Amino acid sequence: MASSLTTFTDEARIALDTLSGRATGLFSPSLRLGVTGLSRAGKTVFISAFVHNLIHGGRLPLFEAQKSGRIARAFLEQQPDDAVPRFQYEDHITALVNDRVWPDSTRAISELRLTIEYESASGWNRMFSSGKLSVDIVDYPGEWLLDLPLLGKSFADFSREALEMATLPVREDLSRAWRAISAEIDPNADADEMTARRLAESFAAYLKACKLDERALSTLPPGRFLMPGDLEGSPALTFAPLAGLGDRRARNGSLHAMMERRYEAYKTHVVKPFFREHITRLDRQIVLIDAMQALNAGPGAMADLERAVTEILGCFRPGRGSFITDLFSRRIDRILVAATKADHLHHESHDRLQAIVRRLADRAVARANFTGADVDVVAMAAVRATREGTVKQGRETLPVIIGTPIAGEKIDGETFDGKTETAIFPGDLPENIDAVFDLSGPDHRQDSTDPAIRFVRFRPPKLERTAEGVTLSLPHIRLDRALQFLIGDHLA
Ligand SMILES: Nc1nc2c(ncn2[C@@H]2O[C@H](COP(=O)(O)OP(=O)(O)OP(=O)(O)O)[C@@H](O)[C@H]2O)c(=O)[nH]1
Ligand SMILES: [Mg+2]
Repeated sequence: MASSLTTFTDEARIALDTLSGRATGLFSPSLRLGVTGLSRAGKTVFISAFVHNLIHGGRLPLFEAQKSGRIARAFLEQQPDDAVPRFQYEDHITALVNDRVWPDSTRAISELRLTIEYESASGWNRMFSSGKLSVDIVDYPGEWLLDLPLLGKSFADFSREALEMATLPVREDLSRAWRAISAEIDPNADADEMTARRLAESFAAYLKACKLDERALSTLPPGRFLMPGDLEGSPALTFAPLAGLGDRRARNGSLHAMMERRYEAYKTHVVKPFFREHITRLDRQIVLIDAMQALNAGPGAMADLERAVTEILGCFRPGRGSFITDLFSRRIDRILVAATKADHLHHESHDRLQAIVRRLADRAVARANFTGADVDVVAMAAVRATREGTVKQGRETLPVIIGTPIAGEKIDGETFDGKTETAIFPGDLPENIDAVFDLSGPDHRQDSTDPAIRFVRFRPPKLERTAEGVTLSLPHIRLDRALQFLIGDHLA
């Protein structure tokens, strides 16, 4: 009874939200664009480059409205949601353009409204459309999205699955400390705050260790344990799975009961509101992935990335009767899976990277049994930090990329100072993309002497200035293709 009641009120709330959404939609058409991806995937850089290129009239030949000169002006406006932090566009641009450093990591949700004034391509549309589109860009951690499956799981299910995952060979050593603490604890003992905290902290430490660079393992829920936002230290985040629960019901006052209640609180107060207030209102979605890091780490990391993308797509799948379907007030009709940071490769490899992402997305779509939205892929660099060139080595001419490696980056024993431009031969992606997914192939996480691609982090590019001293927009690779897919049709 209790659960059907919540569902009912949820639905009523959504129905109201949808109505008011439609009503405001009449006055100024708006499009809500979700930008997500696991941490460090490139969300902040993507949004900054997206907005900067539109405001400053960047070179966007594949973005039709811009190319044909129909965009009169793009500018920032106040965002519609007062309770959501604003995406700090100006700070990020200052970092990128003036300081030539990458923006700081952002650990929560944020929003920005970009309004575009344009002229419709067709006379008919010119008559009836306002010639104005507001794009509400919502940046949120992919980790939070991966919490959705928890809504259908009891605390006992969650505990059992977490322990199963923790004992897999790839995670077994990382989870040892937490499992040791967990094994000593009797779930039926009286609830005790210090025990709860000790368990939650060691569990969170294990989840964080999985994310470290050399492992590059995909994320396990609860997402807020990795990205707490403003909830750090709250009871809803101070729980952990318990071992050996079986089918036993929790005794009142026991640790088991306490953990179960907090787990349910996490679902009610964290997961559900996040989906209701943010995800269900999206029209379009871009999922950024760090394919370069996964490729570098080997097929095991690629498989992990594929699993994360499958789970993320699963969250947008409209299906009958699921909690999420009942909640959706709008329908996401386009999803773009984008591998950013392609500027680490010579352009000869860009198509290969895109083919790899295509394969990954196709498999994820099939595994998630996903229908209902167009899914496209792109290999791009939201901000292009390198130029291309060639270097003669004996008789051979090698394609290289040229950029300023970040201070402290190393390659072949050389450490860079952050000031010197350097030409690097990045290596090629394999022609046969099966090799990238072949789990019997070399795992570079174990064998780190032989990475697939030579990977150094570069500083953001130095921007050209015109004779009048105006800085031009940020250079990119195929950002225009992403824009065309995500918003182009709304500017037709
Ligand atoms: N060369 C290059 N590097 C990029 C690009 N986009 C992102 N990066 C690198 O990836 C890092 C992470 O990018 P962010 O945009 O901060 O990623 P995020 O997804 O917002 O990360 P969190 O806020 O920590 O979740 C940056 O600091 C850059 O080093 C790109 O287009 N080109
Ligand atoms: Mg960010």
